Amino acid sequence: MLEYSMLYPRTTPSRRAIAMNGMWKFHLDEKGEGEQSGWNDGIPGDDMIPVPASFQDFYTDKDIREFAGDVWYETEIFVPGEWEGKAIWLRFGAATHRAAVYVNGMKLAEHEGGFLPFVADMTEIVRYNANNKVVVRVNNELTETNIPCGKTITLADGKKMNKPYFDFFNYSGLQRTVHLMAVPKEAVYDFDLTYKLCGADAEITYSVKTTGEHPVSLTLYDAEGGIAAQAEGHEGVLHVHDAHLWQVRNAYLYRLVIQITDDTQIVDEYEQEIGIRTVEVKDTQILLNGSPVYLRGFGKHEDSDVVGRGFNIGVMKRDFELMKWIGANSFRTSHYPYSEEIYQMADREGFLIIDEVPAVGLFESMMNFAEASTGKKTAFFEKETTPVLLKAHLKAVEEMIIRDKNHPCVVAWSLLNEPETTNEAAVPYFKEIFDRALELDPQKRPRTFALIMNSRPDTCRCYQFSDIVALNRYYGWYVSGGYEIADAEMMFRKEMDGWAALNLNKPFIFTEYGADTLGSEHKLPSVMWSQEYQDEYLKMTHGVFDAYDFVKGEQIWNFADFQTTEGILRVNGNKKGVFTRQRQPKDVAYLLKDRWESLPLDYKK
Ligand code: GCB
Repeated sequence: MLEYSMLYPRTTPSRRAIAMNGMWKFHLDEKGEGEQSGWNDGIPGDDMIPVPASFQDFYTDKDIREFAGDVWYETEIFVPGEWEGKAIWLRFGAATHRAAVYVNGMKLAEHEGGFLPFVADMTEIVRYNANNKVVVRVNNELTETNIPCGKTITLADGKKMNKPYFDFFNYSGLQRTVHLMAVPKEAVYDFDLTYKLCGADAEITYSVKTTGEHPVSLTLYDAEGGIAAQAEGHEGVLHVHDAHLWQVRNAYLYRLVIQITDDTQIVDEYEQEIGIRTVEVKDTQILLNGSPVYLRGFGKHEDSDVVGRGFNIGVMKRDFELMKWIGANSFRTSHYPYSEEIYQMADREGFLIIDEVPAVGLFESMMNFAEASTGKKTAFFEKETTPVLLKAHLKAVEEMIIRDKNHPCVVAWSLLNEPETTNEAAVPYFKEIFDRALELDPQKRPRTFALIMNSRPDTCRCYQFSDIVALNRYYGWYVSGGYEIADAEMMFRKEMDGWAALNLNKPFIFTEYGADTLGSEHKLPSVMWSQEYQDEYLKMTHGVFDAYDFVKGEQIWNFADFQTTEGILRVNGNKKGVFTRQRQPKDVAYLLKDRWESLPLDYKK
């Protein structure tokens, strides 16, 4: 059990939640002196930046953009006197990658992992009817003992630099909303829901965890506000007559209200929108409410101009409009759990989400030979530090599943992206992660991970853990691109024949395929990087997908161009977007729109 509740902050008759968005004081800790110099009582300087946002792209100084180390934030928050008697929490949507929180000078919380929420409980030290000083130290250094993996090096001039083992810019800071919350001391802590469809009716089996002993009651309201079902007790069943199901791109949301009551009054009330739907894998099918679905959509990033990975409500809206326009029905939250508001929107819009934990960069590369000096290559999962990494990974899986389990949009868990799988040492690591996910999810949603190119039918030792086998494939881009594309296709088909021969009787999906393309380039006949080549590449790739019945989904890499570390393989970022970073279509968007609008939802049923 986590030491704090993961429930999204809401104002209800018993609770208060105030978003602390705005300008916060900000200071880089270049010398790593903040802790000793008492910055917990107040940080130096008078610079201010917006929260939520990544700090990197506001400044014109490259040393700030590339900064690796501690950055400090400070703000003041007024806590109303009428909140006395409640628990007072600061709830961080995320702090990337680790943080310490101080209120009125006292350290209240530390959290490791940059993409999931945590709470600092300030009840004991709060000053009511007064301003309280909130200081946060955020550290953005990459390590091999936390996810996502990378390392931090020191340059000859003494400056530190992050070296990600992954292909997105190491944006960091307070990138999601911070809330001030007042919650009754006896409160709803968590709840689980599982669904069963019985003809036209539905049964919702529930269990509610509270922090006290008073009775619990649940009321389910339909979209018109009418009562659809009621139940009493910490555990039980809500019987919904003539249930409206939550369907792909046709969402129906009920409002679940959970109350704790004593003889005279409501002790706590929490509410959340929920959707009635089942999800399962049967043979090679992915079934939603018992009917086959074919996934079409994207691997995405939280990434946009100026605010970086900061949650941007306008960009979120634009992205959903583009996904609807192009005929998508799903996306993967590559490569980390996204801001909670994005799942709320997917719940409303009926998009299916493959929810990914930030386990990316778990791969042997030239950069991370543990025993480089001896010339001996150590596999990624047999390092001395592997147990520490596993612990951080398990914790992220726990936090993600507890945070997201009640969203109807979440239909699968992606537990790693492109890990090393060809060495036997990966097997026990995978087993722990996959077992834990199954144990944590009351709905037992399918689990998956994205297989890198060299995890093939003959080399991968871990595909058996996946309920849905998810492939990231770049035949015609990283392998035999350009005029060699016919060879690429042959290799691609050969690999697919290899999977077919294994007869796994599981659905396969493509969680990545794509070609870097500059929105500025046209060339006839095509060359790699031109829009014409992106079209050609897609036509070849889709032809292969269509030839194999067990392929039950395609999520192209990437929805939009996004920022990466600079280097010779990236032209100011990764350009595999179907849309530019400014969210305008490349030619290939029209090709995809034609295809996706013509594919039936139950394609290859
Ligand atoms: C991958 C990674 C993704 C990269 C992509 C690429 O396989 O999962 O993070 O951005 O390839 O474009 O190379």
